Amino acid sequence: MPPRPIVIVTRKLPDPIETRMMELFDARLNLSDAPMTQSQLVEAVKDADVLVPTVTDRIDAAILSQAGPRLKLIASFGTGVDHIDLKSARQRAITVTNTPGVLTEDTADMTMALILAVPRRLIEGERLIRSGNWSGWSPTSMLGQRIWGKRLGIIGMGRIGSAVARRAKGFGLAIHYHNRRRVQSELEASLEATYWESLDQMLSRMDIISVNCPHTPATYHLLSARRLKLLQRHAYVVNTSRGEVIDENALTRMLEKNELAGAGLDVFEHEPAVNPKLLKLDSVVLLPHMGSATIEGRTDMGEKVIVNIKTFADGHKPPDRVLEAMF
Ligand code: 8YV
Repeated sequence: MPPRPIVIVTRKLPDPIETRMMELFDARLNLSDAPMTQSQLVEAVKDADVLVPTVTDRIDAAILSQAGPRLKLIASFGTGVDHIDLKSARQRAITVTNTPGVLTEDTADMTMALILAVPRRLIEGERLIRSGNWSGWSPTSMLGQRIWGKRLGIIGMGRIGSAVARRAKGFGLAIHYHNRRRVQSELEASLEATYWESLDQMLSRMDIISVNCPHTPATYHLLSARRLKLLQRHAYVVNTSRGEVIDENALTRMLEKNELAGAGLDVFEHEPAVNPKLLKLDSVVLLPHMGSATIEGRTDMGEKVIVNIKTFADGHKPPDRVLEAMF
């Protein structure tokens, strides 16, 4: 790879990151921030030494089949890599990196915010004030569900899941989790967490479910129609991971029929489309995929991207290499 590689960045990144990229690389920026079309992505993979995509770019087998011989690194801006066909990348000897760790606390904060907002009807209350229809305090108006003492079932006890658990413990929630592997006993002990090998068994006993696992072929529709039916009627579902982990139509149907108490969703199955039936429900809080949207987080993510590119361009293994086996 040349010392000043051609780096094509698909979306507008924070200014300091773009400035540094211009200094270090032959960077081609997207000043308008318009998402690239599939044909623009094809042009990009033909010309670039390094592609810097985000969650909004689908880097699938068809795109990668058109990659030019120069393309050696996909340095994704984000932690999830479900938008990249890792197998095709490996077959073409293209290294893939991501930005783990730096958005953990921000995403956990947003998860906790939803865990609080849905049962305590935060957004509904705010809407009531803005509607001008609030007629004053009453002993029985805007009653929600208490958080303290409830059971939280975390699906995916990785970095973000553990950071959610730490926060939730402080709010008096009992921590339960399902994960591919049981976590270290010290972590389990510090969180006073209960491990459920069987997701089905955990689901039927929880008051709140938080989805914190990545989207992979194995977790697609992990919360299927069948599994959602295992939840108790008074349960809430919060998702700050990926929409694809939940069967969104099945979830919506259950919420419409009050078979679930509510949901807090920061991610959707077909972003940016949102099931229009969800928009009509008071029992849901809907956010536009903003879990990691802090200035600090996005800057840290950009810095990670730069380190990954620079290390690779200098002939070393970049720190955040993504291996297929990890997902
Ligand atoms: C990012 C995310 O903002 O990193 C992730 O996996 O879901 C988001 O928080 C987005 O992916 C950036 O590409």
